[in-house]
Amino acid sequence: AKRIFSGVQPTGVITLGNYIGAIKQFPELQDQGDAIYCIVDQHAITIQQDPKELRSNIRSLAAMYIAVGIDPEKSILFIQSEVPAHAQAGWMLQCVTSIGELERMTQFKDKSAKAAGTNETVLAALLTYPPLMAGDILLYNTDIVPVGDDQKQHIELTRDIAERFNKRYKKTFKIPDIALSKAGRRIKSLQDPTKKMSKSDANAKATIRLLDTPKQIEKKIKSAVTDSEGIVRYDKENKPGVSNLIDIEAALTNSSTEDVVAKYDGKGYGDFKAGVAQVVIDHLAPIQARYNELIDSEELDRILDEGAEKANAIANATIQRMEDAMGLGRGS
Ligand code: AQP
Repeated sequence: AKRIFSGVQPTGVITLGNYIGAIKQFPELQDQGDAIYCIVDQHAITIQQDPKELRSNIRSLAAMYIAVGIDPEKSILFIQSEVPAHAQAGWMLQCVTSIGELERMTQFKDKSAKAAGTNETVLAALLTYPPLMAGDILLYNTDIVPVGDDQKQHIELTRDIAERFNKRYKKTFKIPDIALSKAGRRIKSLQDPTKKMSKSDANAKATIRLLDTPKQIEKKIKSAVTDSEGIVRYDKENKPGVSNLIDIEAALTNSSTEDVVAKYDGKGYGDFKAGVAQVVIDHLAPIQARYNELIDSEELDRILDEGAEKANAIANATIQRMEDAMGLGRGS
């Protein structure tokens, strides 16, 4: 069976962007292979986090994974920091990565520019987290990494790092492939449809979060930035706001953008926005109900304990092979 690995950062309640771009595929993929899903809390601290909030975000994300359909009988679900092999692999892989490669990462350029703009310190880890991410993936002999297209560059770097390690030392890693969501879409900010929708966006109106109430969802979609043409038409270039809402409805209903456009033929933006909001609300209702059952349950802790145990076993075996290849320690 193919090994599938993906992770999400516990940096806030996940957005429709995270969901449509990545997480929605996770339950579908667990029937096609051995899936491992991770809450990458060590990535979250590349930006300063409030410790209490981080803890609560980790638990919330774990409950959310299960609420969207991850079945712990089929998949491994665990927290990155509960598997020390990730930090170990991250260090070793930094030692086969050049600074130039890291400086070329768009996410580094964007996030460091944002931090500089607000006079925040740019942490070294913001530059060096891609090798940590490479380790996350490579530790599990991963074949397929389902992520949003904003992560493409990081997966390409992971492949380069793995190939370099295999060549320089000894064939240790499988070279993973990226799996972009079938929809293949990048969901945009509701307030600035040229930017991606992002968990950490300071403007609450820009994102729909999976725990938003029906009222909040209605309001946010109603105030989404569109254009003055007044015709529901898919045109990413000239109508990014309207196209974004079409993408959202198409992804959630597994239909084509043409189908969505046809549904709103002859309708104005008021009806269109109300329709999209209803689709989002209906889609999220069962997810929120399951989330609420899980969030304070012991079941959730049991699932995470078991997940960490299974992940540690696989990851530690890879660390052993990496250390042997590099000549670290005394060997076994
Ligand atoms: N707008 C998006 N459209 C489609 N896919 C997206 N992803 C993120 N934003 C969009 C995908 O979600 C997965 C989880 O992302 P992450 O939490 O690991 O980090 P991120 O990509 O940095 O997501 P955010 O929401 O922008 O978080 P912050 O604000 O904390 O940086 C990934 O597979 C990603 O592709």
